[in-house]
Amino acid sequence: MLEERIAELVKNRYHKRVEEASDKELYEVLLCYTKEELSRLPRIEGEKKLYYISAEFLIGKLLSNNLINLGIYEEAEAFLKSCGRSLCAIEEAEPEPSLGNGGLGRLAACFLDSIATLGLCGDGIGLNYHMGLFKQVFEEHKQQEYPNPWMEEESWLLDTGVSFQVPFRDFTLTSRMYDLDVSGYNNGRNRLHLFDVESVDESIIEDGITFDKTQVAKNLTLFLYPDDSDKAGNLLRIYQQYFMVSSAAQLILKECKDRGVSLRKLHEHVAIQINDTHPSMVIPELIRLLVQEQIDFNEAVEIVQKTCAYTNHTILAEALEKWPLSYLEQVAPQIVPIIKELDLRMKGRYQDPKVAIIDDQNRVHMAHMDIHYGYSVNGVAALHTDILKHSELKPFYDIYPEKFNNKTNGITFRRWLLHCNRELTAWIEKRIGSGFKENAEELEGLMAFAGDEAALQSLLEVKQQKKQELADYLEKTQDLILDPKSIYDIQIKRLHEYKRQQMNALYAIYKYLKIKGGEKPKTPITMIFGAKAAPAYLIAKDIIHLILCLQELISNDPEVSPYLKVVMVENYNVTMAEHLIPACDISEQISLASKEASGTGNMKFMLNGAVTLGTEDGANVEIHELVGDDNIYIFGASSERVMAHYENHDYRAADYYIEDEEIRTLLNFIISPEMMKIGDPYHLLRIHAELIQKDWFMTLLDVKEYIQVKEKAYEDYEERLRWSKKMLVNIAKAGYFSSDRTIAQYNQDIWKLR
Ligand code: GPW
Repeated sequence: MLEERIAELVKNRYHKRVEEASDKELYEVLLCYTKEELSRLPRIEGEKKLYYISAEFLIGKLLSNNLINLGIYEEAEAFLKSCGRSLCAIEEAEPEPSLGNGGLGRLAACFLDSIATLGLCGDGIGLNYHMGLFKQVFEEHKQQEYPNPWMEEESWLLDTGVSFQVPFRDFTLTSRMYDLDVSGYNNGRNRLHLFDVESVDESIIEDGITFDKTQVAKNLTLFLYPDDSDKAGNLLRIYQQYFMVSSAAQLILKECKDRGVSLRKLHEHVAIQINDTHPSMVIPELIRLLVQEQIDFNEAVEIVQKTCAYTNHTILAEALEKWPLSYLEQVAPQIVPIIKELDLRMKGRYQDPKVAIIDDQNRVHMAHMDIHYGYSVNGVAALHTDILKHSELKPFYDIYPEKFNNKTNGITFRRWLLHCNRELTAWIEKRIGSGFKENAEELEGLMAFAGDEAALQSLLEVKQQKKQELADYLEKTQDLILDPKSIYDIQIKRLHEYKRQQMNALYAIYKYLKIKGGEKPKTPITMIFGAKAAPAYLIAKDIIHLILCLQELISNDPEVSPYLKVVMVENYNVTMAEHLIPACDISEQISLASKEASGTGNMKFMLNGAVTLGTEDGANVEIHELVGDDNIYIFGASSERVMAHYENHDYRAADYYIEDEEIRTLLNFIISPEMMKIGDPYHLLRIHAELIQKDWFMTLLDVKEYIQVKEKAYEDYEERLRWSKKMLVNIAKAGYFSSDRTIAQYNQDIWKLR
């Protein structure tokens, strides 16, 4: 069936045989075939339906994911192989939809996979950005940004023909709904609805990723907002958000009517999950639409309150959205009186200005609206939720203790194990059978092999193979040469000061100077970075510059380069992560304690047998608890200590610089003659000054212990079988971090779908 249909499609479209078609042509045929198969899957139905609204869905490539979930990956691969073709090579031809910035968007994609896999009726709602997150290119050791289109003539998108009118102050736009089928693993399908405007005009893009921000009809869904966690927003962002939630609210009400559900009982049939505050305007918009449907205002508020649930993903103050009321007036004045009324009601009840929706500067605190007018507030890891309850959102926790709950993040094992690491999957299956594919907790069964030398040895061989494959891939795609016999130490995530790539760069300087001084590591070290910086985030770009300069300096130094290599991969994205993670030995999770809400890369690495080097932050805390002290490298100030520093304003980086000679040496190397020769003095001087004068995320507080603990990890790596046991424990304990578990908990505690 599969064989005949694929051969037939190749013949009809290209008048060729499978053997003769190009990889791109075969990709297009597989796309078409897979879409047909997806359409045959039953839609998942239910009395109650979840809508997961998110400004980002970082779905990544979809071909292999869908083939796996449909249960036909092996069959397709075998057939192609019999024609002399490689499914892997064909997968390369698929463009990656980068419809998200980082963790938050990738989480939403993992969640859709698990919702369908668990057979829960739930669709995603977002925007159809024409350009995903910008394409990153390195020029003169600096990041440059270019547009990143992903929609080809044929894509996974289905034009539903469904459309809505979205009213703005100055004009009305028609939103059109495009769908992606979301297959569950051995289950039916849900959908991801991506709204778009017909009038988008890609020709208004000027050089790089600049465009006229005032032509809203032409640019509304042109770009994904390229910021992550910080940086202020602007009017266009509000236009995008309102467009998204108005379309969402209209769709939800329409589907209820189509199902014959009384809007007065909306909450019995619908749950809406608000993914961070980007979709928060859905609350006033739904109230507005319910009132239009002749429902009394008070009742509309109550209905919405019982329908909406909010997830918080950060405590970074810069990332908590606070829109000036005047901006909202300019974009969507019709929701402003509603927000004002919601605010007044709460001001009547609670005098504490910290819980006000509209503050004394007339800014709307989107999270506050979610908490007052939603029924659930959750954090994304145990420590994060604790910080929300007891410090960040304490005044709200005091009012609504019953609303607060934790949902530790998770990842889909279909993509982050079955697809990206087929060798490890086979290794596991050989030992504990295939039950772990549907029940991740079964990985625990691997603990029985902790003393099995043959198993540990072959686990090392799997890792070695993935390291070789990464080396081949990076040589082919980026002209980078890696030594597969070296230790792969990897830090991949958005570039942000709180994630502290700069601290890792200081380690590179430390090691460089040691090697120069004659202290060579037993096993060579490869430090790999991958990160995009928000285009307007200058310090983040300076850190990229620093890393790229170190890369150049070290690779041109014959004394050092056999022992140490620093590489920053270009244009880090989901596809790149799928190559990097299986090859990793040491996973860098070194955020300043209290700042990383959860992290999810940490989970992907662990699942693939990397050992974590990290702080007690986010989900690292839970990883530490699960694997125990022997199987993780923990360092750094505790979140309590860090928060006390902020409270007391008593952290001064300059003191560390002045008092500690080693720290001084590392920092001054940034502006040494050899670095200034390679790099741009303006940027190197600025990052040097920043680290001494501000260091808002306390690099210098932790850098010495970081170096010491990293050295210990490298030393332990030498004992290969003991190291392999650490790898095994990490894999065995990773089951908890399956997004199937996370979603089961969301459903049990929040959505209650059945
Ligand atoms: F600021 N996260 C993200 F909270 O990737 F909205 N982008 C964002 O804009 C925000 C959070 C926001 C990340 C967190 O930084 C990370 O710790 C977490 O694992 C991830 O969201 C998923 O919860």
